[in-house]
Amino acid sequence: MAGGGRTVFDVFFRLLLPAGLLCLTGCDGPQSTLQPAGDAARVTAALWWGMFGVSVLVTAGVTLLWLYALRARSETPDAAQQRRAQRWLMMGGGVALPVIAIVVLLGFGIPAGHGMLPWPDDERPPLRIEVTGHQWWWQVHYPEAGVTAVNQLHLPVDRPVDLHVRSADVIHAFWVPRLGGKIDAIPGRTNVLRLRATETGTMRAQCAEFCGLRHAHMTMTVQVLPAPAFDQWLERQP
Ligand SMILES: [Cu+2]
Repeated sequence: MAGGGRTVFDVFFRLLLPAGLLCLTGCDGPQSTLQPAGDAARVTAALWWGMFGVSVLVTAGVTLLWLYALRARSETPDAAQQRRAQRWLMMGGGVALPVIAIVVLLGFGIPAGHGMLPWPDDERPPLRIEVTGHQWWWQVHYPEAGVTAVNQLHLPVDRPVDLHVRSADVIHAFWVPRLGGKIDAIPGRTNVLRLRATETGTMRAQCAEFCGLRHAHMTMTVQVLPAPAFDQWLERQP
């Protein structure tokens, strides 16, 4: 056991910990779900942190049980003790744990998903933007202003926006990680995603459904502007 324990700690400190710290450097930037800049993304990030916390607890618990199981024992449990342990593991790990995990996850996940649906909004009608996926570029159309842009999405800050997402060829998926969840762009169908950016700045959108050879390059610059600057930008477009 002493040798096994040392190997486990060696692997952790020499390999897993440095690799984990290296991966953390990728948690920032214009395409990071962990740097939310909108309502929906903030809820999604909170949900992710909650799930991460639970996964850390589960990993720690399983590791402790594993180390406990590795311990050499002088006596073997009798048949009745073995049955009790099996029943406890089946009911606890096989029934109670998954039920609790699913209920908690749905309790947070369903309201988060509802926040991204285009519910009627009495306060101020959302701005309508039509986004069409092509192999391998994005067309962005502002119907009220009659403006069309390519691979550029301009949004006003603090205003709900309804993105009517379509595809001109194959299935794509529209995703601005710093603003909210993904939505599929499906030929012959329009899916609507409601987002509200709460911070100005430049971020990145990425097609999130494999759509052919240049799928990885199907990106878009997203510029969130203060309302007056957004109106000026619209007026400047031909
Ligand atoms: Cu794609």
